[in-house]
Formats: sequence, C-alpha cells, structure tokens
Amino acid sequence: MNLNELSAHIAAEFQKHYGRAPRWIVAAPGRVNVIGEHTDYNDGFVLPMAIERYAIMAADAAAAPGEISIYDAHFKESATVDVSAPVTKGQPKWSNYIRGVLAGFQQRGVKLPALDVAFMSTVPLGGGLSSSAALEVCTATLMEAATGKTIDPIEKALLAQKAEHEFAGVPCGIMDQFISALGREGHLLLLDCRTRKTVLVPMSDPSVALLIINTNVKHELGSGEYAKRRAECEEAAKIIGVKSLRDATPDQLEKAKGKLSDVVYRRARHVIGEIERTVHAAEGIRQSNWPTVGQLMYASHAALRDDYEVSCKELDVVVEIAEDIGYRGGVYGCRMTGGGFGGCCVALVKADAVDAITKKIAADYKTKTGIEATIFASRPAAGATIIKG
Ligand code: GAF
Repeated sequence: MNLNELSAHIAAEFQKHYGRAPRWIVAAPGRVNVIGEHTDYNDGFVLPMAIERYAIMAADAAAAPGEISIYDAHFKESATVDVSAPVTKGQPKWSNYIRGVLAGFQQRGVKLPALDVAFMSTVPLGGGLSSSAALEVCTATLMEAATGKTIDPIEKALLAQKAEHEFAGVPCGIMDQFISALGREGHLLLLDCRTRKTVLVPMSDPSVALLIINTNVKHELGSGEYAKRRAECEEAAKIIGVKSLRDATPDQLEKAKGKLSDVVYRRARHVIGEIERTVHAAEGIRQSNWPTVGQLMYASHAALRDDYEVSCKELDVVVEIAEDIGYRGGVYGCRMTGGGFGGCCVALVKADAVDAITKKIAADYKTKTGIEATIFASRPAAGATIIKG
C-alpha cells in the first residue's frame, strides 16, 4: 500500500471502529540504514534513509475526558491511556511506545487532549527497520497535529528516543528517531550523532536500487545484548582515554590493545572502522561510485559478524548469496542493517536486475534455511507528515 492508499485505509478503519470520520491523519516512516551500524551511541556517523513503510494514525477528539483510546486496526486490540495524570507504563506492551511519547509531551508542559485513535503499521515488526521509532515519531506527530503545537524535529526525535529508553527499556542511539522525523524524499541522511548535524545525500541515480531482504528471523533488542555492546564501547573508550570511540584512531586502538580484553578490542575495532566506512560511503554515493559503496557494505557486514557479533546465521546466508550473485549478476554490496540478531539485510543492486536478484535470493535463502524471506525495494521516502488536519 502506498501512503495514499494507507491513509484511505486507516480512515476507513477509524470510521468502522468509532462510527465517524477522523479529523487528523499522520504518518511516520521506518528506515533502512545503508551503513553506519552501532556507531550512533558512539558519537559517530550513520547513513540511513526513510522507507516507504509507515506507522499511521487516524484520530479525532474524544467525548470521554482525560483519556486517549488507541485501537490497533491490524491486531484488533485496544489500549486506553489515562492522560489526566502523569502517563506511566502499562498494557498491552506495544502501548508503551505511545505512552512514552505522551509522557514526554506532558514533561514539556503540554496538556494532552482526549482522543480516539486508530493505528496500523506497514513497517515489519521486529525486522530491524525501526517499527518502534516509526510508532513513536508517529505519536509525536499526532500530538503536534492535535494540540496545534509544533516542535522542532530534532527535539521531536529526542523526545521519541527518550520514550524508547524509558518505556521500552532499549538504550538506543538517535539514528532511528532522527531519520523517521527528518527523512527527505530522494535522499539519504548523513547524520553526525555528536553534533546532530545532518547532511542530505541525494540518492537519485535510476541505475541503482536498494533491496531490503527480511530474513523473517525476529530481532529483539530489549534482551540485553544491545545494552552489553554499548557498555563494551564505553569501556573501550575509557581505557583508550577518549570521550567516545568517535575520537579514537586505529593507531590509538592498537596502542591500547594490551589493556583491552579481546572482546572489547574487537568491538572498538568495528566501531572505529565503521565510522570511517560511513563517511567514505557517503562520498561514494555522491559520486555514484557504486562498486566502492558496495565494497564498504560488505566490509561493514564482516565487521558486524566477526568483531561486533550482532549478526546471525540467516543474515550471513543472505550476504553470502548476494556475494555469489556478485557484480556480474547485478549486486554491488550487501550487509545486515539495524541492531542485528535477526531482521533485515540491505543490498545495493543494479536497477534492471532487481527482479532476477529478488528471485535468486528468495530461492537460495529458502533452500539454505527453510525460511521464506520477504524482499522489497524502497526509494528514499519523506519523514513524518501530517496528511490530514
Ligand atoms: C537500533 C538502535 F535503535 C539504533 O539507535 C542503532 O544503534 C542501531 O540499532 C544500530 O546501528 O536500531
């Protein structure tokens, strides 16, 4: 479903559930990170793009005061949030992404209006494409629409990130919420996670496409491995004697090697290398130097697999298939994307080979793992928008 169809769909669902038309419709996209993985919480660079998959909400003012009712139109499940008092965590679990954002608005001194809301999402859940950030940024955008108070997109992204930290328990960096709030059609976003400065990188060469390959192995970042990686990076920075790994050079890392455990050394080696790869890849994209960008993607995957240890068998299988198809078959590069431990790969491919590559990856992946992959292409989409209201 494209955004227009999705918008009509959620309006119809709202009408069916609440018996009237919605006054506001808002959406926020998921993302795919082209390169720059596990660098955001190390003050490094990331290079994501918003994808044509969205969390979308339709809403109207509610009759019952002090309450926001939320209807999940896909899973046919509802949640009610009491907004007459400070919003706290609650059930069902998915409502916490929304609750966290509502709490953030309250902390900014905003009196929350009573609302009836219907929502759905076309961002695959647990697929490493930031379904949670899309839901958080979508909620924040709805609050802007319903209160008439716009907030700066960077503030909005930070508010959504805080919700993820405090209500979902994932100590994530700023990448996912930033790209969902600030994405621009036709562009990747080179984000300096230290200064929060963003540079739009055009991605409009019609000869290439980005393919997203979902292994359909669900990833779960709340399980503790993500937080462990973050702590290992902090340990490395402390021992090397820098504020964060952004400030460490490969030389400094080698000098400190004797003082670092093997694991912490390898974590740092990934991060330091990945920050450099990301800056080079952005340059490569600007110059349409696709073979170079592709090689950087493969190198990123190898480091995430061997040094950072956040890949999994199925992600590795996808990358191996892509490497086998190779440049002659139209694949420039491929890597896991997002937090890892399952989820998606992203491949940079020749546009005229998309169909053949999709068929080949799907067939070989099924043979090797017994799992059906879901594969789709996406152009760089716009960030969060108010569609109606
Ligand atoms: C997850 C996090 F939410 C991001 O902040 C980022 O760290 C990413 O994993 C890894 O690059 O998506």
